[in-house]
Amino acid sequence: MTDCIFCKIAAHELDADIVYEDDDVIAFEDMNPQTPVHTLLIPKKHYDNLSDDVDEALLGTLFGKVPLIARLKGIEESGYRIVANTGAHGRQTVYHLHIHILGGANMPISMGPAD
Ligand code: DGP
Repeated sequence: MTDCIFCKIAAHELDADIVYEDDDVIAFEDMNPQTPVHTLLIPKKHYDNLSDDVDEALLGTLFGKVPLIARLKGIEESGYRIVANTGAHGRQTVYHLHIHILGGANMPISMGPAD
């Protein structure tokens, strides 16, 4: 998609701190980190989010890369949390499927009440 910022990052048209890249996926640092480690993992192919008829094999590839990214970021042993905000109630702000990989500190036990 031409106006998608994550497509532009995947195409190297927009700068990002890239952690990992292969033919199918790219991982880069979130520009607004919420935790000491906050990396985003995306498929290079554009899907709005998990509810966009995503190819299941690609989903397997994408989620299968999470432990590798955690290892590259040094949080595989200490643990981490993954989040995929999806749609309006999920508070998704960038409509290109992405997984937040969060770590480097204890995550909150509760996410707090919904509003
Ligand atoms: P979400 O709310 O789940 O859609 O999260 C989108 C995340 O993307 C948010 O944590 C900030 C991050 N982000 C938005 N624009 C950019 C960008 O241009 N570069 C990078 N590296 N991260 C971005």
